[in-house]
Amino acid sequence: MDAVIYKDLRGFIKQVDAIGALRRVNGADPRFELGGITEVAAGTPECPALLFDRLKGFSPGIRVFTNATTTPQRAALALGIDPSLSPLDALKAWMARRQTLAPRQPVAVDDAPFLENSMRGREVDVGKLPAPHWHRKDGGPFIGSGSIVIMRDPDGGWINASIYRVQVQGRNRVTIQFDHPGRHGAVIAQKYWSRRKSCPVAVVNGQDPALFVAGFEYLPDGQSEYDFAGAIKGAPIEVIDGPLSGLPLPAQAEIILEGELLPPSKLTLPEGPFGEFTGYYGAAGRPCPVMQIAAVHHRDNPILLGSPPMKPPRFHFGLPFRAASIWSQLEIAGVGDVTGVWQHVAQLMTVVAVRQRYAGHAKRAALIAAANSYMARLVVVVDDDVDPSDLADVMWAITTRCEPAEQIDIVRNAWSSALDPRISPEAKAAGVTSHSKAIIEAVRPFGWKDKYPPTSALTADEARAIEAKWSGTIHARSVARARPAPKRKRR
Ligand SMILES: Cc1cc2nc3c(=O)[nH]c(=O)nc-3n(C[C@H](O)[C@H](O)[C@H](O)COP(=O)(O)O)c2cc1C
Ligand SMILES: [Mn+2]
Repeated sequence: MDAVIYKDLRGFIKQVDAIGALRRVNGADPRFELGGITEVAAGTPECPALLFDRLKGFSPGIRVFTNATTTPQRAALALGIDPSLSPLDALKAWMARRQTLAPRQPVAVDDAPFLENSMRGREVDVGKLPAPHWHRKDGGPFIGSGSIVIMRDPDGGWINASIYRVQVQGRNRVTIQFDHPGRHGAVIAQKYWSRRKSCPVAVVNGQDPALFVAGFEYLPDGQSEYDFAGAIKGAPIEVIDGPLSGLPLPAQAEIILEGELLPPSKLTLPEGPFGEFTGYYGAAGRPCPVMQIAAVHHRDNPILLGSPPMKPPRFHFGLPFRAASIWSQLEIAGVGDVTGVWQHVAQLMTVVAVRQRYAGHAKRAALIAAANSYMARLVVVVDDDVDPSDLADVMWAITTRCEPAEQIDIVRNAWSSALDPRISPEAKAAGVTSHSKAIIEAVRPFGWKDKYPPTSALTADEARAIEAKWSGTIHARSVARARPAPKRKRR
């Protein structure tokens, strides 16, 4: 297994710096500017990670880290996968490893750097920490965009630790937003509320990247994201009991809020709107459960991990982890010869590559992928000579192998969500959260695939061999132009 060598977020930032992918930004305003810089940087081909310091209104040393895992290379680094692999090879390595990961329980430690600074009771003021106002029409500042919400199931005792957004609602209040009542956080909170109790909760901002990846996984009921994160790292997550909540808190985290999620019968507050991962606003402000904060802890010179949703193709993870799940599901269903699965447009389009063995093989793969593609209107299946991670390659296949009158199917009433911008206001008001999906078979028709005109392009292996032999010649000129000639020192 590949090794993960970071211990915490700081260790990961050092690794990102070591591969030349970190930019330091001083003097940004957390109100709109920090989010704007993050969005512009994420739209460049290099998509650097950003460490903001000397934020307007805050002491130097209080930092915000964004675009953490937004490239394939940094997503691989977070998983401990060789960052020099091609994106598709890195996703394949993750898909294979994910299938065999053995959950690893956290270990208790007796000290934690986040206890270096604490505000309790009446001293609590979340305003002392930066909560960026990410996009112009957002309903307010969000301290949690990539934060982990910790809760304990009152029946099974297991710990859920996944990502839900957290909006600042005053000095000692935040709201925690569940997209739907099936989220583990929502299910657990409901159990406390139906017993007329508040739900103990902690919000972790600035955590181990393995926990960030685990917090996005759909894990079964009863399985803790802590155990999954430990499995990713190959080392258990270190936890310490929260002084107020008693919840096991990740000891290496940067910033933690402890408190209670109040029963909605007692209090709700308007939450959002918030720019969503589709690149649109999903809904106007809505009533949302409120966390009453009892304590705020943070490390010296804390680093908040920010992961705002942005207009696609920008996305939180540079490797499409949900495509890895679909790839596994195809294998489990017995669909052989799948050579790759990828998602583009921030998960809104799924592409499957297959080496066709029989009539219907491509459609079989596409239907399974379509069934498991959340919110994706487009599902494309390509032949194995096409790289599903390369959108230009996929479009070439669509325009040269798909006869629309024969090779596009529409599946109706399929899986989407209330965030879908193309569901009409009337349908949304009636509770509709489904849409239709187009399945595009951009493959050589199976019946005459051997008579299909051969392509003129090099095979991937041929291209690699050329690259290995001639890369110096091919790339040298542009590199020489990009760098000014070194000045000679006069003696
Ligand atoms: C950066 C980021 C932000 C997210 N924000 C939310 C959110 O505000 N509400 C929500 O319900 N899910 C959100 N999600 C998705 C959930 O974290 C994800 O579906 C997770 O699997 C839910 O965990 P659970 O099964 O324990 O409920 C977000 C995911 C990411 C990566
Ligand atoms: Mn969960």
